[in-house]
Amino acid sequence: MQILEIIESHTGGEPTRVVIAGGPDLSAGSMEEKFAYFKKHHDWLRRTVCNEPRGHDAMVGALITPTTNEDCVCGVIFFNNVGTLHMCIHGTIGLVMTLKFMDLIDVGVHKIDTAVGVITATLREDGLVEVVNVPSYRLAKNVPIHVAGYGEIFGDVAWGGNWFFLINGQGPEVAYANRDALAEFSKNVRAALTEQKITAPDGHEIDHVEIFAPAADPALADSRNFVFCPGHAYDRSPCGTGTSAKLACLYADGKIQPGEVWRQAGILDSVFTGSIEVLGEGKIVPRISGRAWVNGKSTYYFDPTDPFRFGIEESIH
Ligand code: PYC
Repeated sequence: MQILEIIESHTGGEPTRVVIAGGPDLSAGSMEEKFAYFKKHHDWLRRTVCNEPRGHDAMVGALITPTTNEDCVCGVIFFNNVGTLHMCIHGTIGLVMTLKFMDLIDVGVHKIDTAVGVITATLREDGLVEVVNVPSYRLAKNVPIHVAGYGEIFGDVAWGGNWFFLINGQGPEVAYANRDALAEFSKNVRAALTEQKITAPDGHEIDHVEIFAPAADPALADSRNFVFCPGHAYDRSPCGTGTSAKLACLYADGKIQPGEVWRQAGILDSVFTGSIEVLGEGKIVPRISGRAWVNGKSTYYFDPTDPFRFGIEESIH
């Protein structure tokens, strides 16, 4: 009988489901090839883990894969309710705590292979996980877009492992009570980006929108954000790739230097801390720290008479 084994965690409120058994055999090829193969042939797994009736819009999944990179403890492919994610830092922090929970790793430094490169995660004795992300940079500053119902909005386009449009101080107030208005605004921003053909250099959609405001408590954080993910869900955590994109923008504006720490609060006021290493040519390597907690373990069954055993396809709704 087909089954899937899952370990659940959350990182600053944002959930991750790590598939630890029952997933497809992805032993062949580089991580980039595994990622493309997974996307083409195993969307059933993404839907099963992230979509209703088992999942929900905010769910992020992670499939542990073998890797040919001998330095790495494993490879990983991240995905959510609408597709694959190049990279996911809250998910990496959840993965590290999952590997620790399974006694596969201990406190220390661990390399993990992803579709966009090898990342390094350090699990500290106190449970904090620090992720050294892929090189990040700002592509464009102060890009004007026309957003339905809001007029002219300005934002930076930056890469932090995913593509982000970063808006400062425009749109609805960044507060949890405003999450529906923030999501609606972000949806319109993403539509404007598509309409105005503002894309990554390879034509990839700028599919994450990030809105910044001052922190609720400046003693705890330097800024608070709202991050709208591909699909219609917002990140409950401060979003590690989004914080990386923010660090790239701060560096490009001369507002952060190596050795300084940026404390990014998310919409639930959970905090990631970030610092940078400078690579040259405007690129930085971000280091993002946060905490995750393992909070469940599931076994999924696939009754052949259940029409939704592989999740509800969003395309039919
Ligand atoms: O933490 O990088 C992140 C992330 C991406 C999408 C959701 N969380």
